Amino acid sequence: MKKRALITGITGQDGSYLAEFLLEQGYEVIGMIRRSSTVNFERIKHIQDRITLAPGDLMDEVSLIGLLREYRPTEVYNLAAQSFVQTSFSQPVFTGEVTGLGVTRLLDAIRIVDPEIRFYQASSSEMFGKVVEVPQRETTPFYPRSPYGVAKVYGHWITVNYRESYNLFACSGILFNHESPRRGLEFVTRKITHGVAQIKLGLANELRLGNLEAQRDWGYARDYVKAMWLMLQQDQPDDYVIATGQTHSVRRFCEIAFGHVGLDYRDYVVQDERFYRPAEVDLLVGDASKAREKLGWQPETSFEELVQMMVEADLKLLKQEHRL
Ligand code: NAP
Ligand code: G4F
Repeated sequence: MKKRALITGITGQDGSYLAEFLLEQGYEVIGMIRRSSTVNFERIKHIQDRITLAPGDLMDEVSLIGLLREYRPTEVYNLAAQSFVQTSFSQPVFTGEVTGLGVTRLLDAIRIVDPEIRFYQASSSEMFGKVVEVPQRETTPFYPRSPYGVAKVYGHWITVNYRESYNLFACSGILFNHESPRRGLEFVTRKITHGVAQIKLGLANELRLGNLEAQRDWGYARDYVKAMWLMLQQDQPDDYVIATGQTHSVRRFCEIAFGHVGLDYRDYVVQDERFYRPAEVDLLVGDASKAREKLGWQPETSFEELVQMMVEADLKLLKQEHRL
């Protein structure tokens, strides 16, 4: 029988890659979308005729119960969230509602409709925050540094709790930063590659950023969605760190991205107080040994390849948009 997966957050970066991957595996894919006044299917328009889009919202439990009753998925991937750390400082309660409590609403809906459903929760390396161990692994204690990180810690533990309390097949993937040409423009990697392309094409003359010394373990989103699926194919539910094991500063990202088009970032990057955070996560680097050993997962794209791919994609995009 054809497997059926429900993806929340299908219009987001990861949702679009996961939908593609599951279609390749022969799944029937249902994507939950929330109501908006304008269509935002940019990332999924190329697969729209092969997936089913159904309305629902993590803020509304009845909508979740209705979706599960109507489509009876065998796997649910919860990728929906208010996912931007900076916004979580200005909208902490909203972030807690969606990114934190939203997980409980979905888990309860599963418990009510069909406790046999396999569940994936999109947990985050942001939970490690002010890190107490380097590199970070599944056993590293959490020390979140933003309302987003706090909400993700709640989402993580409620997933563990429902697994232990109700015997749900619920997994939490602790994913380190992963990027792609489909990354939202507000996140630093895409902001840089889009900015580089604008400058190279004469559409801008500076790029305003915040803290250049922050270090992140950046991987490629397409590689990471496979790990989500692998977690739900195991005999037992568990939690896994997904990371490359390498870390780089925002400054280094700039150096490579500008360097790729023959520019020196020091001539264009301006540091701007507006992009600093009330509390920063200085260093993230993950140890994905457990995923490598138990899931057979490993990243396939290098940091340099990722940066160059994103710069090239933004150059292409802007040339089309501006008919250059
Ligand atoms: P993203 O591009 O920001 O996508 C977020 C998705 O959530 C969008 O489809 C959005 O819908 C949807 N959404 C937001 N609020 C919702 C609500 N109330 N009800 C239903 N849907 C809602 O995020 P991403 O980068 O793909 O990340 C996917 C997940 O992984 C998120 O949970 C994120 O926190 C987590 N994560 C990401 C990373 C990373 O580096 N990318 C690392 C660790 C964990 P709209 O399009 O309508 O806004
Ligand atoms: O790209 P960022 O906004 O990503 P951040 O905060 O690491 O969060 C992302 O990764 C998490 C996994 O660890 C996810 F859970 C989360 O959903 C999201 O996908 O910022 C990265 C770093 C930060 O240290 C920030 O202070 O870049 C620094 N930065 C410097 N200048 C900037 C800027 N970040 C942004 N967004 N914009 C800047 O101008």
